[in-house]
Amino acid sequence: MHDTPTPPVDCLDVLVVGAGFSGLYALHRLRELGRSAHVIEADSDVGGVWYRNRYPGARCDIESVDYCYSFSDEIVQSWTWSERYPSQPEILRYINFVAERLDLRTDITFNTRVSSLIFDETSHRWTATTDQGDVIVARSVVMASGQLSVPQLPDIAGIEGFGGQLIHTGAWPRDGVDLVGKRVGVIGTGSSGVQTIPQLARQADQLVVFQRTAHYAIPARNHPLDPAFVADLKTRFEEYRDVARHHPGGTHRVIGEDSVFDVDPAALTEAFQGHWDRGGPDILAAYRDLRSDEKAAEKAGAFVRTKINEIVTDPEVAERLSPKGYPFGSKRLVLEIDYYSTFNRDNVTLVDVSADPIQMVSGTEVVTRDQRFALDVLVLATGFDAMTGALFEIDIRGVNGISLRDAWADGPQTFLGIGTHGFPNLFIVAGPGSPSVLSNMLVSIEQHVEWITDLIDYLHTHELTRVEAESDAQEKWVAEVNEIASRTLFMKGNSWYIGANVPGKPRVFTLYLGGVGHYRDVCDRVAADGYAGFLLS
Ligand code: FAD
Ligand code: N01
Repeated sequence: MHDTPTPPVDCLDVLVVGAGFSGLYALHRLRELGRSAHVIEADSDVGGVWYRNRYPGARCDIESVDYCYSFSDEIVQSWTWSERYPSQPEILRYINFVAERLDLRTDITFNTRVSSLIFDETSHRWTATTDQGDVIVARSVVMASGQLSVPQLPDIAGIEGFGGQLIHTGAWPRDGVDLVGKRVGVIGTGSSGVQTIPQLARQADQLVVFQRTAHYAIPARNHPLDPAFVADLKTRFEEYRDVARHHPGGTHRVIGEDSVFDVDPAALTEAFQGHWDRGGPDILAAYRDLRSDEKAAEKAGAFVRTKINEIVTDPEVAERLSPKGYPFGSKRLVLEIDYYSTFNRDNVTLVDVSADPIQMVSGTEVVTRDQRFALDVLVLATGFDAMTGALFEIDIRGVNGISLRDAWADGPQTFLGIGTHGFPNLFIVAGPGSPSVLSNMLVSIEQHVEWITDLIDYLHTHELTRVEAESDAQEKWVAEVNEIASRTLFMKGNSWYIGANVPGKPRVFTLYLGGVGHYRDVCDRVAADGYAGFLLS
């Protein structure tokens, strides 16, 4: 029994899986195009990432005025962001505001997980089943199931039997967690860990941080937004957003054309210092070779290590916090607020588990080779089964009953990141093979939703029943994605970008790095050519 709208029994034009930023906009756009659409959402409300990642300190690292929808001027004009980098509660309020304004919940079934999706070759329709026993038939399916929506537990013996409270940052309890007076441990020092560690240290009695790899972090310099700045931006928002739509990263970041080696050392340090003082991730784009030349990247890496040494008072702790062994920028650059200075607190201990590995969790203890730590709460900031996790959790079967898991056994195969051969009328929002999480996601999500829903509308208006990525186009696209990635340093960082965090996952880089603006042009050309590269029938 559903306590939220029940899925329709008649064949839908479109089934949408997921009610985060992607699924909500897909529903709105499909309604506007006059298509029948319904959303199935596993959580009990809208928000996706921002519904689940309620850990203290959770925050966006794209500026709020960029990390928002642009499709409705009414929404743009009636929402006012308060901070440079919005916090999770503010983003979730925004998503709720949009859902209410557009009356979206009436077509969303919550607390329901799509468990299988089977394509019928005679009717050219998809049949979805859910964990609540629903059977839903649809002509097309939009997978808005997320890129970072499946938490990854670390492969540590005994962890699931931890005797205290075990919490993943990506599934933080809705009612919060009382950490006052508690002994808290955190495993993981990526974006989630770096954001939450300073907050946990303020609340907990003792905080033990288990770090395997030190990540590069630079200050966010978050601040309240000047109301005059926001008001001015609203008067020219469309023009402002249009710049982002054609920008390589979907933002307004200035992209340097010089090489690091063109600049004399004092000027380089001054430039890096400017980025450090202003905060934000723009340092990554400051020079053209920072993301492609290891020696160039090392200049920025060395600068950050100097800053860590200036902030952290204990030289041994500073050394442990100093990233090494992989190029600056090849793992996600993290924005920090009080991260390094937190390690100057008396109640914080840093354990380098690359030198003293975690061997097991036993009762309420985390046991490393040399030490034992008794804890009341263990926070796992250990990331996600990214990009394919949510897709593979569903038994998706296309033409001839082939499963998506088998079709993608060596890594995701897509054309434009949107469609995949053998799976007609199935569209993925911000999935592998598109700029996705290496761009401002709101720009990329809007572009995908608009492109996909236009294609769905095209099918209906041209009385077509089926669209499928052609295998040749797909092969060329995958080769292009790989070729562009091979010119960067991403393969040199052991990160989730290349699947390194999930045992057995193929090590392939799955994001399109040709730039958001260029990618949009490619997609527009494909559409203008009658969806060349897709077989329509
Ligand atoms: P999601 O928000 O992941 O929503 C997917 C939804 O699908 C979820 O609600 C999930 O429950 C549902 N779902 C999945 N499988 C099923 C199923 N089988 N049945 C039913 N429902 C299902 N991006 C940026 O650009 N800038 C940032 O600063 C940024 N910060 C981030 C911070 C965190 C902590 C995380 C985890 C991600 C961040 N991202 C950021 C990336 C983020 O994933 C996107 O920005 C965006 O929120 C994705 O929206 P989405 O709707 O595509 O996916
Ligand atoms: O996850 P991660 P995340 N023993 O995979 C460690 C977005 N995001 O949740 O580096 C010990 O980056 C692991 O160590 P190592 C953003 O796209 C954005 O932090 O593999 N440690 C690493 O330190 C981001 O990239 C924001 O050696 C173990 C950590 O866990 C993505 O989400 C905020 C371990 C995982 O880091 C994921 O970020 C939050 C083990 N067995 C998230 N297993 C913003 O700021 C794993 N680790 C916008």
